[in-house]
Amino acid sequence: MKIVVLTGAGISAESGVPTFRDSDGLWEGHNVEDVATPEAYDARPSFVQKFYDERRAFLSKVEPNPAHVALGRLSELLGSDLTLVTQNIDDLHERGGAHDVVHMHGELLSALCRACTGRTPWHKELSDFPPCPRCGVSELRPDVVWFGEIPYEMGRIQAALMRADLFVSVGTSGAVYPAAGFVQMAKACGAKTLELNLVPSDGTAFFDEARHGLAGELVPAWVD
Ligand code: BJW
Repeated sequence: MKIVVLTGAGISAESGVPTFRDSDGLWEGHNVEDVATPEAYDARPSFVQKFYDERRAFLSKVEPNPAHVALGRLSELLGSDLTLVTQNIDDLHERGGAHDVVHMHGELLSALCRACTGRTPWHKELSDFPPCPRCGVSELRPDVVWFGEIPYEMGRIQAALMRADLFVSVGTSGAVYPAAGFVQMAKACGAKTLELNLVPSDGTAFFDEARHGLAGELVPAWVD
């Protein structure tokens, strides 16, 4: 059986990582839509960099929770029959044991060159705006996908959705496209669809089945 699992911020909530759109999801009073855009970065690079610096520093203080660990077990069991796509930029899936995670919105621990688009691991020692070690032309920015930018690995994700027997969405509000449209694409291609989320997502009506509660309980129960 081929399975695609899509995860969002809700899967990391029980690890202590704030979500974007729940009541505590603001950062210094700003919505993510005000910070996570190329325009915001161009206008106030230090301000946007601080948002990511704080999240990078926080990463070392959080641990994978039972939902990440359960998906790690599933990854081990299914190998390439599981495509695990996350919108999250943390590394909790990897630390929970999952292999070959598709980070469609990028990764906190990576940096992107605006000139040559080369990706470089982010080291603590890097200054705020380090030059690209590959081309030296431009400074590195956070390697994340902001509004108006094209998410990573869309071809691979679309191919996996088209051949999936089951599509499972975990901990995402369904407010942001293209991820919010994956359920309809998978369904149109013949997959069964399941939502695991704290509350009904914006797209809950598109799923064949929805289970509502904590990811840390729902995901292990589904996997096992
Ligand atoms: C729990 C829980 C627990 C809590 N257990 N559950 C108008 C209409 C339609 C689309 C558009 C439009 N105008 C513009 C667009 C496109 C735009 C978009 O969707 N905008 C919307 C605001 C409408 N999208 C884009 O621009 C994207 N690019 C694009 O479309 O390019 C065109 C293209 C696509 C494909 C092919 C070719 C061309 C890019 C989107 C980039 C999003 N970037 C961010 C920031 C990433 C970096 C960072 O992390 O800082 O990604 S924004 C932010 O939202 C982040 C997240 O990944 C993303 C989704 O959030 P998520 O994960 O769903 O979190 P929340 O907080 O919303 O929800 C958490 C859920 O968990 C809640 O439901 C809780 O209840 C639940 N929960 N605790 C289980 N314990």
